[in-house]
Amino acid sequence: MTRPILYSFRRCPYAMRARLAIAACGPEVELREIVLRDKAPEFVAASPKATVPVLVLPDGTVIDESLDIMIWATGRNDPQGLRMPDRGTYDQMLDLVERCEDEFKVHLDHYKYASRYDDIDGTEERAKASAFLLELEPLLEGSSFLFGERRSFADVGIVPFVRQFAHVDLDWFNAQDLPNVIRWLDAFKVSDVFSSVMTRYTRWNAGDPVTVFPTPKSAD
Ligand SMILES: N[C@@H](CCC(=O)N[C@@H](CS)C(=O)NCC(=O)O)C(=O)O
Repeated sequence: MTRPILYSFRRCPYAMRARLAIAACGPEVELREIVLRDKAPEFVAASPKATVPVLVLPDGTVIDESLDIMIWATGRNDPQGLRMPDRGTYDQMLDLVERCEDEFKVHLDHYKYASRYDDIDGTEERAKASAFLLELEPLLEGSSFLFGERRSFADVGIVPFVRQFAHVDLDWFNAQDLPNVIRWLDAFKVSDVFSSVMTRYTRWNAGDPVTVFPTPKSAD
């Protein structure tokens, strides 16, 4: 059986959301763990922009944007109804996920890596990123997930970035007046879903035995 190949990096939030979507919807892929400072040449050849995640389909099609991988995976099979939330629509979720990347993630990177820039004030950037979280707060009022009581496309697309933001300074984050966002993130961090996509793999090298993702369940 030929499986798609997923080039991934465990700690990357973009790769995390691709793995979350594939874990929920399939298909089984061959996971190849990339080390960003020493990228496998096969990975760079597949997608010269060389950002993880990259999915290579058996017919040679390359999908090298995490959102497109989520759209592809949920579009071919969606057994958990990630695209069909209890509340709201797929288009509303897509819009929020896109804004997370275009707005929140930009400020998050400026906050996290402020020392790399001369003209960036990390505290200001943290406040700008927090404005997005203030928008999530009422969505989570009285509900476990962003669009209702079930995990949806929006949760998958956004929560890895909120985790990255929180972990820049967890004490500061947990002291913010964002009780619903904090509860939602904490629940994600202790979930089986999260641990199932955070397995540690060694760097992939051509010729290594195939690593199947999601990890097949043992027969016992
Ligand atoms: N828009 C891309 C962004 C992916 C991205 O920037 N991934 C980072 C790792 S978190 C990366 O691969 N950076 C390349 C590098 O550090 O060389 C996507 O959604 O897939």
